[in-house]
Amino acid sequence: MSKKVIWIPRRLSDATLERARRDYEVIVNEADTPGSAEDIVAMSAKVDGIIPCHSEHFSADVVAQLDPRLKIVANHSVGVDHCDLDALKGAGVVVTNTPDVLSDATAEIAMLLMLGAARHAVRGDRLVRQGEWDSWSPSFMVGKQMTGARLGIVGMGRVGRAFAEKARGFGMEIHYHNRSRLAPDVEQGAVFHEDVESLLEVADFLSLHCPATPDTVDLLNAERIAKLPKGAVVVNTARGALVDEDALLAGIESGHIAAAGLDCFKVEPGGNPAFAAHENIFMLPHIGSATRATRDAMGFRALDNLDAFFAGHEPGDRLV
Ligand code: 8YV
Repeated sequence: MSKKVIWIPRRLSDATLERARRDYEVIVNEADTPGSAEDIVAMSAKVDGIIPCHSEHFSADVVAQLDPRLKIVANHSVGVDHCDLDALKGAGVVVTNTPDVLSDATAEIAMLLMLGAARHAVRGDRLVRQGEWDSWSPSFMVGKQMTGARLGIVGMGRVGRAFAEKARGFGMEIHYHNRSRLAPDVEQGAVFHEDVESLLEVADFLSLHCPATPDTVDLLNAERIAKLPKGAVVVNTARGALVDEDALLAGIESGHIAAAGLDCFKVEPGGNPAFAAHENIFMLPHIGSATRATRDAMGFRALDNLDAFFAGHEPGDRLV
């Protein structure tokens, strides 16, 4: 039987590409540039499946132009806000994602951002690196302590829970908001807040872990930022869409928000240039899941989904 043809628009891990090439006829974009709408439409006539990252956008307009040859979009990401799921479902294209395997890596980056933001990592690094560390006093670079502080988590899915577990190890008191309350054995003493507002009121630290959907765009807006305790630290490793960046900037500039740690921005790649003037905003370029082990696991998970689909089975991570 001839091999199915798949398109891999970004350069995935070596182990992923090796396995993909063993089992499929693979077209890889070695240039590793984001697949444009035109690329996606053109490739849909040449391949049976695609393994996109969050950089390839399957908008309703793109989906309307897809060739019926394309049967499955096996995402190399847990987030699928780059895919119009209703349109893909309507077009009869199966969509999968890669949950679980990136939860710890992303939670680790959230810890890094939380620590770095709370303890002035950007300024401290600059002072030492640039030879500007010329004094010391007891009030020098005093930050916010995590031990004993209240951490508010919006979205207690897999990443939110992995983050809560790590934060517990730091002695934080965990509070959360989620669509539904978790079972007591999963909750492990974390305090459930039925609405975001009540969570915000207690969150010395706030971390976002929910998907970007039309309902969560600008979830953290000016009104909600005002509800956070003065001096709160905000962390976002989920999606830039969740934060009203002008409102966050205003919160930082007024001092109401002590610091922020951001791995996601409204505009990616690139970020928000207005944030750069503030050393209490610790920023990373969307690298939450970027560890070797996790990249391999994500690639393998996407391939597992493709394998199942082409073998006539239900892919484990099918969304539509
Ligand atoms: C990646 C992500 O950046 O999984 C997600 O939703 O945002 C990240 O893990 C990415 O899409 C890797 O392909």
